[in-house]
Amino acid sequence: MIVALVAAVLAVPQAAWAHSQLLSTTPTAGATVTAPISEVTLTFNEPVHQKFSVVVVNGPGGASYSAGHVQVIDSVVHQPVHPLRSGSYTVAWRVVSADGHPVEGRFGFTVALPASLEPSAGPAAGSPAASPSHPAIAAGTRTGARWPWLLGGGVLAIGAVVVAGVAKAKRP
Ligand SMILES: [Cu+2]
Repeated sequence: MIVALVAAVLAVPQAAWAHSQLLSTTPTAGATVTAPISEVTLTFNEPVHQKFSVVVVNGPGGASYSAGHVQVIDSVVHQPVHPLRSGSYTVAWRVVSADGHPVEGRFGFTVALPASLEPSAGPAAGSPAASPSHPAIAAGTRTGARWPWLLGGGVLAIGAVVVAGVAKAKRP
């Protein structure tokens, strides 16, 4: 009976636990951008959590071009960026899925601006390139990992109640 109960508890939430999926980005992966942009966006198949979500945009010279924190509006993650100089960029992202698990990935794009639109300066020289090992990401991992433990605790608690009930019923 306990086995059946545990199986039922485990089976119910499973279907709703698929990770959020990245559907598209701006700029598109591999694209060449020829006009200034003010943000990088990632569109998911469902709303994701803003807390602990990080999008790192690294550009020429290894500098970070991310400006401030991500903003999640519905299913779209917006990462403002400093004016991008012509060159190659890498976007490393990690967001907390609707189900509480972190999902991550990276993609690249190229900026090729006409000289008249080239920003006079990038981020301050020597500004350290941020990396996905940002503390917020580690915290996000812990948040995601907590759910299975909560579920496990819940199952144990239910099991204990059932055992106590059976023991009581058997008492003469
Ligand atoms: Cu998940």
